[in-house]
Amino acid sequence: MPAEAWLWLGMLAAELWFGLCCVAQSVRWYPVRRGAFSDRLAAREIEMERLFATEKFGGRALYRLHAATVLAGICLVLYYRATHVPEAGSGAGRAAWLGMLAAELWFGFYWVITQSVRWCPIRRRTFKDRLAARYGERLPCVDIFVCTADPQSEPPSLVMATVLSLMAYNYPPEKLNVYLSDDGGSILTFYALWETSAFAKHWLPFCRRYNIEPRSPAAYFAESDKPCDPSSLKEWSFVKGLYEEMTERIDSAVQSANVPGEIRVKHKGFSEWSTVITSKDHQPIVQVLIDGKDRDAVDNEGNVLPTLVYMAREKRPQYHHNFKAGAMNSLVQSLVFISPLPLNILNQYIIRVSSVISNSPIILNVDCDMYSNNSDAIRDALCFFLDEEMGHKTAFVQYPQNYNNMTKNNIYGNSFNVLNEVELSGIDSAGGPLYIGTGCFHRREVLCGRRFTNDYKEDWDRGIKGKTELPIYQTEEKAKSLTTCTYEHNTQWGNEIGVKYDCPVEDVITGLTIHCRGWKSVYNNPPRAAFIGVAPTTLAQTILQHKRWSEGNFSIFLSKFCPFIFGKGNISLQHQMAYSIYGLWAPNSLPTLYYVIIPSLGFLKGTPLFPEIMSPWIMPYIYVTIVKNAYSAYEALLCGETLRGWWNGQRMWMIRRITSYLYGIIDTVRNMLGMSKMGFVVSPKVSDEDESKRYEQEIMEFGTSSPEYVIIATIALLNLVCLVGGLCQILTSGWNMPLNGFFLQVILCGLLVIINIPIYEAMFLRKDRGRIQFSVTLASIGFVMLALSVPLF
Ligand SMILES: *[C@@H]1O[C@H](CO)[C@@H](O)[C@H](O)[C@H]1NC(C)=O
Ligand SMILES: CC(=O)N[C@H]1CO[C@H](CO)[C@@H](O)[C@@H]1O
Repeated sequence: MPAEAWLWLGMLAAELWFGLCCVAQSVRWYPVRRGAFSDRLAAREIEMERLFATEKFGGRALYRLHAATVLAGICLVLYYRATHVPEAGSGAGRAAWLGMLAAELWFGFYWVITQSVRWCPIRRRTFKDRLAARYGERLPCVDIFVCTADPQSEPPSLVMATVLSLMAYNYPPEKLNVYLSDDGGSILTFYALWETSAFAKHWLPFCRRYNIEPRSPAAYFAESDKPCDPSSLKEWSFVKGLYEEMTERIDSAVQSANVPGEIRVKHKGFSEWSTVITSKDHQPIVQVLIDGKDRDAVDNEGNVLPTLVYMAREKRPQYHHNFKAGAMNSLVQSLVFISPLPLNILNQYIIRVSSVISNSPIILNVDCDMYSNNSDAIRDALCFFLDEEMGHKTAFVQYPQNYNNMTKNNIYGNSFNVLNEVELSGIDSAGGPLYIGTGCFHRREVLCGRRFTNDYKEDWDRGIKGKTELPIYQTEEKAKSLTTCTYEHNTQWGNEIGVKYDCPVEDVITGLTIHCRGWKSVYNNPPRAAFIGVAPTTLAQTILQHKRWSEGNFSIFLSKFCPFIFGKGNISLQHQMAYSIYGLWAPNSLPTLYYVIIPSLGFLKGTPLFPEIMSPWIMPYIYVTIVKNAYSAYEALLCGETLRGWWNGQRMWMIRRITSYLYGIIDTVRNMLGMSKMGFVVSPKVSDEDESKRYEQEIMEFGTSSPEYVIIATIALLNLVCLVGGLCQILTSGWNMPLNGFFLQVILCGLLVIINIPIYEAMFLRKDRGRIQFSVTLASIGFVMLALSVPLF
């Protein structure tokens, strides 16, 4: 390359830097103006005595300006691609070029879709003091649903900590009803809940007296080894002792898979398991462990306790197929190992059972591993439902998913900071966030299929009047009759009513149909997380979780519920686009795969696929790449990630696209063609000590020899070979080969090599058990040789 070119490059870099500096200037300049505006907005709302305030994110004008320039850049890139297609005679170079055009068209289109959530994100703030002033304790009843599926993969002691944190909400206990739905129908879970009902009599008054947070005993006692209030030490130690003993009893019962006979006689509910039953074949079981109506059900200070109900819906092998699509059932079985989220998150059975027992107008649904970190979350949510102006339009209030076991630099990109802080806030302004299956307050009427009408008036007293109608025994019997296998035959349950069946992400599709019936939803992301769960801690779990999400969302997109078709006329275009961001996750895999393979191969084989360095057309490429990535880094930093975390996120972004999303797209297509379900082998997840240690040190975990690792290793190796091979060719040819035409290909290939460094380490350097297995390395070498030998160009 001539010296002139290097000088030119240097100038380019310097000028880019100056350009960026200008952007920084304008950022400093802007917030001054927006501060004044949001004050005015808040002041106006305070005047109106709303129960919540809505604030727009600042800096939107600047954002839109930036988006407009990026859009112009994308258009120039596409124009260049379309007008510079190589001559027909030039062989495969032409096909590769057209492929690049297709990939860039897709990326451009997808980028436009993602703008829908960044256009005007909003933030909500609640005023609980106004709620208290206006309503006092005249608050609606709330039903809380917790779903668990399997005592082996979801340890009952963990589930019970969640249940206790929910029972201990700062809310009138006579208005709280907690339901545990056990899809495993296991006596171990019932036993654990029975123990919990006794421990709650000590735990709830303790929480109230010292106003402790968080109210999950597991999280609370893990936080420190002494109470913050020294005067409570005696009681603290007593309660801690009780809790530890209880956990020990539960854990040992689970370990021996048996509940001792002397305990079984202590509650009539154990008799349900007197005959041999299995998790797939048992009668309906409904047991009210604490009856809030019962004057004797009080804690050790004489206060009423929340109602606590155990239920397991009937399961019979012969109803396997028609009642909850057989495919989904088997999916539940297999995925439960990996994902902390059970699939059948909010099943209709609980809705029906709770309607005969408590029938509260508000339903909160949480995953069994998501404890409450904020005892005021119910009051927060009610600020939205009871608001005079917006309340009657609000179908559900969604909280974000937060995790307590994230590492500092977010090695598997699981913290969802950007999704929680920006994307969901953006969807909120477009009509309301998606229902994401956990941490969500619903209006019962809406879940039961009601359409939005302007004159709709909620009966907030319902559930209170209904009490003390039937004796508890009869209530249980009636509830059981609602959970039989055949109850749903010839009804609209799972279709028009309740949570939809036949979809791996039934929560998203349920939320979409609610929005299409005219309702709005609200996203509430308070500074102190309301619900905290456990994130996947290995690469395999992460890949599998994203496979399920991308597959589910993509199959919604291809079904009659496609946001652009089903939502047309019912929800705004912006809202349709926002839903499509997730619906179109899976198709991203193909252009990404193309982009990480073909340009690198082209470099090795001497096929230029980007404009020459001296060509003015290189500018839009460089501009779009730099600005887009700089913005995404800035966004991540703003949402509380580290720079390293952002970089790791980019790696995971690529890995997810070339594995999870690819699998997602393949499985969706196979399902649509009616071919047999792909056997996605799930490695049973027993997180051993070694693994946890590596997770804490942020070392990627491979270990097994799954096909997805072969894909990852092959792509990494291929780029390394192409980079080294291509550069060698240039050196040995004495710079005769014009690097000019390959500048961007070298950069792209080089970036891919840099981002894959942990993969090379795992293949060649590491010695621990989490390294990439030799068989995977071998297979990837084979695939690389195959790719190099195919005469593509
Ligand atoms: C959970 O609540 C505690 C207070 O009990 C708070 O310090 C912590 O920041 C919260 N966790 C998150 C993730 O917000
Ligand atoms: C880093 C960290 O906090 N890891 C924890 C994640 O959650 C699992 C399960 O609760 C713990 O075992 C880890 O220690």
